[in-house]
Amino acid sequence: MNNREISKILYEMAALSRMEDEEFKARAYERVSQSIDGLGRELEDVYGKKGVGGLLEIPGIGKNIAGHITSLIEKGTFQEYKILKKKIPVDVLGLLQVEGVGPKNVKALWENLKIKNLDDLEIAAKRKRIRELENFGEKTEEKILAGIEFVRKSGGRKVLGLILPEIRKMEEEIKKFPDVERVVIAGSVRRRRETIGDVDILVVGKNPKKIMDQFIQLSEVDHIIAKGEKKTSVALKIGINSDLRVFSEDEFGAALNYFTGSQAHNIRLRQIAKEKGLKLSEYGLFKGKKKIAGKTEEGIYEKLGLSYIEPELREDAGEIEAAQEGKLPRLIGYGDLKGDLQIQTDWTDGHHSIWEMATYAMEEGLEYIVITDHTKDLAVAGGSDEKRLLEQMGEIDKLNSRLKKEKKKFRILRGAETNILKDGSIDIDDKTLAKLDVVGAAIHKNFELSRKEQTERVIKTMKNPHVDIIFHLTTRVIGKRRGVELDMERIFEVAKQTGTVLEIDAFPDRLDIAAQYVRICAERGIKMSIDSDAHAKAHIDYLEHGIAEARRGWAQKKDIINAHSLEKMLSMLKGKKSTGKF
Ligand code: DGT
Ligand code: CA
Ligand code: CA
Ligand code: ZN
Repeated sequence: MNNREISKILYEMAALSRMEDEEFKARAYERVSQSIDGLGRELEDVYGKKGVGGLLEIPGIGKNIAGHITSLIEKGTFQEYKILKKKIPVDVLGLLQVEGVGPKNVKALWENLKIKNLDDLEIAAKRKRIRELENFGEKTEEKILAGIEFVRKSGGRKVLGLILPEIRKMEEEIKKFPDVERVVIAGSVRRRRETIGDVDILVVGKNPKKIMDQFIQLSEVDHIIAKGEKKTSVALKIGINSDLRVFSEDEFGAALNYFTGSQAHNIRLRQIAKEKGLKLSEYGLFKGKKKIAGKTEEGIYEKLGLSYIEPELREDAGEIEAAQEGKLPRLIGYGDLKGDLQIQTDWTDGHHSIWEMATYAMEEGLEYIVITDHTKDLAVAGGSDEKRLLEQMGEIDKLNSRLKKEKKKFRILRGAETNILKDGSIDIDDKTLAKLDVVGAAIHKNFELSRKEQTERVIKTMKNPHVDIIFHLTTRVIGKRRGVELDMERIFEVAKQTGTVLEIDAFPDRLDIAAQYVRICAERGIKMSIDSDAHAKAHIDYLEHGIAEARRGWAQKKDIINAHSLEKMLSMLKGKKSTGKF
């Protein structure tokens, strides 16, 4: 059982515990589930090498949970889980996907209406049975129906960032097949879409039959759908399909171009080829019978009179015209970030200490991070009040002295993820805000306000001279929560006016603001940041998903404040903070 599977069961345990009114237990399961998700090494390996002792060394894993994990690794389940599942035998995680359905509701729905899964829930809602229940009502029923529709629409697709590690692992394994010369994951994965429908693998290799035989035996494969010499399709254990296709070296560029898509982009390219009296297919670019390009993608674009188009832009969203005119932006690169402006620690709901987060960020090549623990209005996360923030600032100052003494260039900045209250004010007093190096503000409550109220709320926050960055502006969660209603035109206007930075939250199922908004910000000179929103060390790796989203939004280095040195970044904030002390 891999970390993802273990993490998922423990997450389910959190929900089951909450149904049993075991709030304390629920929080513990939630925490450990999250930290396993971001661990960076497989628990199975840890256990294999060092036994239970190895598990106990991992922060957040106590004796109890270590026992459960051992049992999960050895038997695929554990006693407490089995008992609860027997008592409440429902698809908890499936039902919780629906906005407006929490653990307590799941229990009530099961006990009163025997609702086990999404289908049951939909039928009951349509028959108006849910409104009859205590604590539900007509409005909730309507919300549940809308929620189900939303889940179904995104159904079957997976959030790319959450499964990319597994896809890459598979890629590495295929690379090791003796007959394989090259492997590229194409399709929506290469275009870095937020969610993907399947995994398209392209291979250059000598012995297709043997490659296919090895492919179907990968441990990630659940079952075979169709096996052939050119193409083999399998269902993966992560709940998504994968196609593997084998090509020869001299046609690989054309194949890569075709199978990277998007379909809309491909159609335009073929049209352009046709207008030039050429023919483009997945085997090459042809003039009559003669192949004039196909070995590389660059060659194909060149022969079509286009500059090279990065995969993230290939959506027929203006990139073809820009490439014809030589006006494509020079996108921010995957190695371009110098800092991370949203990091949670064990001072609130994060799992690692300030120093641990800093050390990890340093190892990853960053030059600075901002510590942004939650503040007091978010009581569930143990948010800091003014006193505790001041205490934390003192701690950060000490750690910076230590860094200086050790002659490290790395710096830790004093920040916070404050809460935007219902009326747009901030839950921390101005005096304390003024002491912070970087102030982030975010919506964590009152999601349901009308578009007008919500917009005015955020605008008031952006006009607050202390607030530098709006974190995850829309609060969407991909496949789960649509996010708040905002008049984005007004938001952009005021962001520009006030110099407020809009964050691209890189957490894989957030990616908020999304690419279509990034593009508008980039066009209008509204500054953005790309932040991991890390709650554990390994989450800092999520930055790449934020960069991908920024690239899909045509963003350049100049648009992203933390693609710059600490000095420069600070000078781009609206308060224009003094940088002398660093
Ligand atoms: P997905 O899998 O839904 O996340 O999205 P894609 O873009 O990976 O789509 P997929 O897997 O169906 O096909 C991979 C690429 O192959 C696609 O981006 C473009 C190309 N392709 C597939 N079918 C067609 C087609 O009928 N016409 C054209 N022009 N290209 C196609
Ligand atoms: Ca695909
Ligand atoms: Ca496909
Ligand atoms: Zn948090």
